[in-house]
Amino acid sequence: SSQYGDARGALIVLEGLDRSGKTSQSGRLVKYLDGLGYPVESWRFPDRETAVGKMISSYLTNQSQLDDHTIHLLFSANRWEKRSLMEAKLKSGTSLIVDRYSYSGVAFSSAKGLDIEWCKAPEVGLLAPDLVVYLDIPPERAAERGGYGGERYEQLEFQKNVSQYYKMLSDASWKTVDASQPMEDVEKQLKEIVLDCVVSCQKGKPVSELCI
Ligand code: 2DT
Repeated sequence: SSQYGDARGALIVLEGLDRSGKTSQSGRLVKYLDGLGYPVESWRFPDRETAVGKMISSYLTNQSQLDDHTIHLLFSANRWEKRSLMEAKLKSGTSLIVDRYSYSGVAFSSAKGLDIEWCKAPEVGLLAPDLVVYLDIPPERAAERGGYGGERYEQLEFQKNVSQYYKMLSDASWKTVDASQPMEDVEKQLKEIVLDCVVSCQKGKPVSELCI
């Protein structure tokens, strides 16, 4: 599909609070890259389709109760079970736009009071994103958008706490986009950042493992 015959795909992660626009924006990004002729897929974690994912989904919808450590490890296992497919897709040249990843795992569980280093440990060895974009929105603003469903975690006080942990996890490599702007403006900024990343991966930037 390009001058770089065996070019790899880019692993691009969108993070942010609930209602920050991750899901809408990942759809738009996939359309955009696809339109430019880049092989691309939209992924999300948790992936509720797998057996582990079904347990997670039942927990999130309050149909089951699980100890905080247990659900943390299930979220991580849900990423591990997709790791080899993820690697194969990237190697075959397909870029992945991933709605939530390990950072959600660590931020949400730490916000409940689990030790942050304990939370990070099971993530080590997963694939490192080539780009993390943080859709930054004040928790109050996100809550005003409405559409918090009845799922666990969809509460203002808890989201405020999660946002503190996201701030702790972020580093200089993250790209932060102001997600309280109109959707079209967010989209425009995202397209530019993401295309840059896809192009640099095509040019041979190596795949690496996550260190969080
Ligand atoms: P969605 O609303 O995006 O489906 O997320 N979560 C997510 C965790 O607590 N740990 C994780 O590892 C991941 C990926 C964030 C469902 C909720 O699950 C939370 C919101």
